[in-house]
Amino acid sequence: MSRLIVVSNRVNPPAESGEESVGGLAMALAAALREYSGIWFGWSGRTTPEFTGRLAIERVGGVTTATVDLEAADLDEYYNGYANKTLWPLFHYRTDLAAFDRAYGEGYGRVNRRFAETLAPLIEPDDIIWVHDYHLIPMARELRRLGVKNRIGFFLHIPWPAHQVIINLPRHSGLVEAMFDYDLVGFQTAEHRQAFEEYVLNEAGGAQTAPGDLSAFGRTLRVGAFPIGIDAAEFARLAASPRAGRMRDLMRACTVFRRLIVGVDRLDYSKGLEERFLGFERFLAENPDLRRQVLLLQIAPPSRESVEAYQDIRARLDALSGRINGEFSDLDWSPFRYVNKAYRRDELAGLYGAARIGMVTPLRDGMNLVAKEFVAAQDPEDPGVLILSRFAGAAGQLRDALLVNPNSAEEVADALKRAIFMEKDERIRRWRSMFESVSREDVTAWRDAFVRALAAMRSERSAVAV
Ligand code: ADQ
Repeated sequence: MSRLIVVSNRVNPPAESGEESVGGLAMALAAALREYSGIWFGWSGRTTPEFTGRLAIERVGGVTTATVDLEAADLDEYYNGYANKTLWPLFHYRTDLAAFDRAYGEGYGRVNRRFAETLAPLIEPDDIIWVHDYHLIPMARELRRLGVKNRIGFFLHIPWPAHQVIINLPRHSGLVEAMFDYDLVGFQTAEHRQAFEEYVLNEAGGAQTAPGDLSAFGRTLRVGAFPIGIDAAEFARLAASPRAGRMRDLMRACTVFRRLIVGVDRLDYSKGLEERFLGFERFLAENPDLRRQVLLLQIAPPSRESVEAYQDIRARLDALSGRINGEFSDLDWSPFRYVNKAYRRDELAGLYGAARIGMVTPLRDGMNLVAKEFVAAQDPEDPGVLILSRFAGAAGQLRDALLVNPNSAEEVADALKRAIFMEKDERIRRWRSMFESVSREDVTAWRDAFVRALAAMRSERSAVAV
């Protein structure tokens, strides 16, 4: 059987099974690596004054990891620069925040080259290689340059934007051309896949040679939609744990006679927090009789704090949350709690379970796993209501959520009111259909679908090599 090599910017296998702070994605990839006796390769998270290319190989929780340090300029130009100041905002339709700087592009190319040079000696002829996310789009090109002929797949966790958006990127054609060095490219949704196809057909003069096969730049590539899921069974187990139970009790005790509305997001401008707060403010203004019946608890741990746009959004959210509480609080009560802290996964499961309403309203999101976690943690006898942005990839599967345009404070306020008054029968009906999808299309189904599709391919390149 082929070995699997997973490549991602950060490498985070669970130290031991059952660790409650590791995400479902890390768990699923670690499980696949154990099954295929593979290697997880990426950045160590450390910087050194100069790049050494020295590999640190470790065994963590039954998984072999191979990590390499980067130098400080790499971190600035590749990670904070091209990945998080150029591609992230642009791919989330924030052209206003996207920074275009030649040095970022050079740093991005350099780090991908360094990663490829460090990884290449570890690759054996039959290995299959699975590269993750926007940090590493040119990895296959760099590996091919070094003569690697293995099957290489790529999965994009964030949206692929519409044609008119992607063409804002200087040298966009080079980036797309580099994707044709993969054998298989996976997107979260059919919409993202179609946007990519449209670029290839209309901008790159490519053609569709068979369903799912695109040819351009003298090469052929298979593309597909592989919507990522959560480990639903594991999440249900977490929701039934003693810690989750304590969290549910705690939250119920602080919301007696009130309905808990919960939001859990990384503090990121793509998550629509400002718009959510404004929607909630409008709800409070329009419904004086319901004010005392709700508490919005928003959990948002800071992320990417060295990037200016993240400092700005944090300051705006601080001001807005203060304004809402200042305007609507009373001596004995306030409608809004805003917490900048991360919580363990079992605690989050308890929190979701205590909530009557989950608000997941990103402006754009590749998928959004919080929406699925919220569904997985509900009590089947008395489930809460999910309010979900129609611009999250998850909206393609969770059709029974209350779908909203997150930019419309009016729609968000109306959805809150509807969720508050929703009868139990309707809540159960909607939840059942969502739970069925979350359980069936889970993280293992996602991983297996991608790995099988890649393993079944005979790379054009390996065919040449034989
Ligand atoms: P993210 O943008 O990070 O992921 P998301 O899918 O919501 O977004 O995943 C966030 C994860 O972090 C969830 O598992 C959530 O539980 C956890 N988390 C969030 N806030 C937390 C808190 N306060 N404490 C602890 N944990 C917290 C990117 C893409 C998404 C895509 C995923 C996976 O942007 O669209 O769904 O990758 O492909």
